[in-house]
Amino acid sequence: MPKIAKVIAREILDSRGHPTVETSIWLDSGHQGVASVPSGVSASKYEAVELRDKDPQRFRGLGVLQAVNHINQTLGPKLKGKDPTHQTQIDQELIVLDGTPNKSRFGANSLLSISQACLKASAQYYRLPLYQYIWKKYFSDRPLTHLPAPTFNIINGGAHGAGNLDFQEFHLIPSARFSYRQALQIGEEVYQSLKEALKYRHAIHSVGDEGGFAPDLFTNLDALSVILEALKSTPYQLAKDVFLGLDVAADFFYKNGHYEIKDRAQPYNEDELISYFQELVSEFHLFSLEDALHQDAWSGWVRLTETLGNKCLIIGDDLLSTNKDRVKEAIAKKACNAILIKPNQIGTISETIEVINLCRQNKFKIIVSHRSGETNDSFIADFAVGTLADYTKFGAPARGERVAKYNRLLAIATQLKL
Ligand code: 2PG
Ligand code: MG
Repeated sequence: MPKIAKVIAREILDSRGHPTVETSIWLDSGHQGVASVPSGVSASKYEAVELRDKDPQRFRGLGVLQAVNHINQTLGPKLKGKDPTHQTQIDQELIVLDGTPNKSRFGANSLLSISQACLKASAQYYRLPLYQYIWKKYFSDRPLTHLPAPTFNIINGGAHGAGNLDFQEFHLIPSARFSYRQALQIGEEVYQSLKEALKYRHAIHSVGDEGGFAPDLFTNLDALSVILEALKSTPYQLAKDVFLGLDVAADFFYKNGHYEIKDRAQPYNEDELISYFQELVSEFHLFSLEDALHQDAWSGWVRLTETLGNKCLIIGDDLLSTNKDRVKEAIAKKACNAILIKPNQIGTISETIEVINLCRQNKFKIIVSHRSGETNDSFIADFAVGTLADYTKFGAPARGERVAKYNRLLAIATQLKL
């Protein structure tokens, strides 16, 4: 059995130019795994803690040298000699060493970079592509015969865009009847045609954190209308070939018990916002609604799922935070019917797998997601395929760190002849 010989971490930059952690693990067999961790800006308060130095002299306080030092001086040496293929044991050891409920001692960023690098080094040891290793290790009771369907974030608002939209993400979702390759082509063609439509309106067409356009518009509804306009100059038809979705990220505009968005001068109360979503779902054939209410609005989520859950995916992201306890609560309350999976919300691979299993047993749709701050590490693409996710959320079909994931899926599609 292989043993961990050396663990070295360093501070690198992510797609926003903020520091993040990258860890390399070498095995005594000569194999290696390198992994970097992403970072969210619209992070939920229920996520595991991302350790930042808070030293104003470096990177405006966002440095991660403490996390890097924890790996190089404490966690790495403790793991020396351990078998990296025993992922659950490795992760458990990390959790115990950290010893806090939210991983605030060493940071989920240091823990996850080790956990991920172990998985990669193990795949190398077994000479398997990473997605195959994940599938064989955890999910081989079901066949690996399809790739997750992509959801493209083509307009960025909220905390991700420099424009004035309140909703964070406007998604284009090609019908699942298309192959991945076709879906990627559709996503890209609509993206280009959206650029033209925005130019025509003299709306800003620079891009936001996830590569989607970040325009100034009058309302959030206008953004959906511009996408419909863009579709007209493509061969694709709404509700037949493509669907739309939203990551509302409602915590961003939930203030003083109300939701303040530019679609109406008067702030919305919960019932009014749910009614507004009902209108949007029927007018724009919305296929998915993520974080449509704030992260503590349990009773509202239950009502939303009762009202719209048979028409579209009600996705819990901030609400669930890839956290087993929150998922259990959502299952018991029937508060949503789909989950956004982000490994860095919980901090280790094994815990993420546990959440996926729990969700699948309870018939939740699984969407495996990037974060708004990414690197060129395409780990999450292999992870989505290996865990047999239903959908991926990797941003726009543009910008290096997003395209790294889409191109990795292309390579996997070729290998699997899909
Ligand atoms: C989200 C994510 C990813 P962030 O809210 O779904 O798109 O954003 O990584 O900023 O939390
Ligand atoms: Mg979200």
